[in-house]
Amino acid sequence: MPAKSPVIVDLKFIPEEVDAALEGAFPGREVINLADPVHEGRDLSGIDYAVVWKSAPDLFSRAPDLKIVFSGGAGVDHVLTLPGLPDVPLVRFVDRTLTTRMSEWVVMQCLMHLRQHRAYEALARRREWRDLSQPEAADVTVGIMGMGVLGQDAARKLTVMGFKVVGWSRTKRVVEDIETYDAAGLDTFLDRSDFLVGLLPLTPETTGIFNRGLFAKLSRKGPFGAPVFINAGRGGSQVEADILSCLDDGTLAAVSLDVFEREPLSPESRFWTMPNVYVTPHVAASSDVKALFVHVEEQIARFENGLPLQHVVDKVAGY
Ligand code: NDP
Ligand code: OXD
Repeated sequence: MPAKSPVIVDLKFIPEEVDAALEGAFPGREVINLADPVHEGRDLSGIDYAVVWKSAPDLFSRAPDLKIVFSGGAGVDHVLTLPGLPDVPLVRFVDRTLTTRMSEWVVMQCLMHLRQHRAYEALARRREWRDLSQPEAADVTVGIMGMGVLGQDAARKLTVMGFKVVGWSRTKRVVEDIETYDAAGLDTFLDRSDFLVGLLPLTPETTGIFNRGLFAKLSRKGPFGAPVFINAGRGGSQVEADILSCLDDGTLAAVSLDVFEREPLSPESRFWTMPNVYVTPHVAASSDVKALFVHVEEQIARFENGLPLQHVVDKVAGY
């Protein structure tokens, strides 16, 4: 029986988490963890598989014989932009752990805005006992741009909390109890959205999509008048200068941002200190590394047993 191909692991994650997850992972195979200096300059030719997150640009020239590339996360923009991406399947990470984390983040942000968390924090700092008028979730329509794996789960969980939810995607998605729109229905969708949630992949079509023109079309009929923008898709989809000016002139009431045009966000950014802005450092749904390796093992087993791979990216569409 031929020896099993090694697996290259090249993940810019928390190193201790990768090391812990590697214990017992990929039984019977050598694992080449590129974070380990022992592999510096090693010849990676003849290796079939690589699991990557934000690899160096020379990865594919060092590993020219890959048969499958696995993204360490749900998004693949970091792989599609690497030079020399081979013409082999690119498999992204789809898993309950990641989906659940994202929905937790989205529901949390919607609730923090609904329940005026920042305003109560400010009151508490002043030791001021005062109630603010209290809209309920049913008074708010949350519009989700990107009704894929993550958007659909967030939609269902927001619905459980009582929010009205509408969804928008390139092609119309049928999701029980949720009104959905396709690309042509964008303006109607925006006009209905009091809170807007971005869960889009970064592609040429979605680059800069969250801009002043789009924000101006959002509903102003919600309980806070101006709309709220919440983005955990990719920072390249948002025009940050527009977000700032829309917050300044009241086109937007508040925002929650997990992703940024440039990461890490500069310490100089105004976003850090604005009272109506929540910032998290691209952690809305970090990959559970153990679950990632289980998913990669499953897909390798399918491949080696002649079964079709799952979660294969459409490289032309870019997601
Ligand atoms: P999916 O591929 O399952 O869904 C993508 C959705 O976006 C689909 O509904 C798709 O439409 C829609 N879409 C893509 N391009 C367009 C377009 N041009 N116009 C309208 N709709 C479009 O991806 P996931 O739900 O798994 O993940 C979404 C993104 O979330 C990832 O690509 C990644 O960037 C981001 N992410 C961020 C994380 C974080 O921690 N901040 C963690 C994980 C992911 P259609 O249904 O028609 O195909
Ligand atoms: C992902 C991410 O794409 O964490 O999974 O951003």
